[in-house]
Amino acid sequence: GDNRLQGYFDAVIEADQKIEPRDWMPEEYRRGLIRQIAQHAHSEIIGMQPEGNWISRAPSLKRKAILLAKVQDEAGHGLYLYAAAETLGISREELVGMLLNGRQKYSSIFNYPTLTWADVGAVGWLVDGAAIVNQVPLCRCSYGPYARAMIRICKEESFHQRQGYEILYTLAQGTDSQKAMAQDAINRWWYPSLAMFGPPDSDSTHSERSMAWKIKRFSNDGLRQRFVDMCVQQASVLGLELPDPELRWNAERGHYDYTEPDYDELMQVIKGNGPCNRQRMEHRRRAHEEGAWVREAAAAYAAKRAARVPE
Ligand code: FAQ
Repeated sequence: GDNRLQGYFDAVIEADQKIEPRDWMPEEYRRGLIRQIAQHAHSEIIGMQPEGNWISRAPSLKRKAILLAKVQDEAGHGLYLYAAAETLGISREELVGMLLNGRQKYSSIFNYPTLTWADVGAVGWLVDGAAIVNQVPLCRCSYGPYARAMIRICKEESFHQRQGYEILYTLAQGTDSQKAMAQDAINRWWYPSLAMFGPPDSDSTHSERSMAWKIKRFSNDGLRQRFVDMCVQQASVLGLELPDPELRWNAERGHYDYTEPDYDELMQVIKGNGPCNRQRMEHRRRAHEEGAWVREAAAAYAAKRAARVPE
């Protein structure tokens, strides 16, 4: 009965082994994973827009080729993650429907505009950097298909982070105005990047559950701190500043003290009131509608093949 199944599930989690699609799992575990993986997939797809904005205006052919490859990787991550979510018994069509009708979310970070070329650098360095810090522990997530998807995705994310860092490094070695442009981008992306890790632990509704089930391995604040500690050193190599006057080493804690992001702003952005929420959703809706003929043609072709009498 359910007790025995629950006991088996608990033992697998306890032993740090993987739950696989055909295994019994508590309904809440399944629903929680669908929520998180879908939100992650939607983030990758919506996340193509801020950088896609600069493909046609990249400063050189080489930069353009690199950016194109990065944005394509994000599409790949999205599809990969939708496939992982589908192993939990939900269809991609339903998932996309829930993004479009607003029942599922995507990361707050993609509701901020990319105003200059330096923003492409800051997104790569800070946003992909935050994504890596958040996602490396997900490679050890208790749900097999999600954990395995994360391994490949993290490898690509580290290339993305390096390309962003290199854009900023180049600008930082350039003219005064290029250096100022890089600094301005960091000033605007720093706090939204800190907010990517979610609300503080005291307000995080899912953390306790998700950590007990080993979906999440570290709390929101734990990962945020790790990200801050990592960025300080990297900023000093760039010769640029992180825009936080309170940032300083705390020898007692063995970490940098820092100013928290504005969590009221995070909640507003999550609710749909960020600077670009409307634009991002309109664009996605239009792309979905304009792609309807591709889906119909693919379905018609599959039906035709299925009906064909074997020779
Ligand atoms: N934005 O109880 P918690 C990328 C929601 S990286 C929007 O703490 P949880 C790569 C949360 O859903 C970005 N909503 O939640 C890339 C919940 O609401 P709900 C994607 C947020 O799940 C780079 C409520 O607040 N990465 O795409 C945010 O335990 C460049 C309470 O929060 C992932 O999704 C937020 N920032 O922890 C692509 C990683 N924070 O669902 C293109 C996987 C919280 O009850 C270009 N996800 N909420 O209505 C996770 O690790 C977790 O879901 C967290 C949130 C850490 C994001």
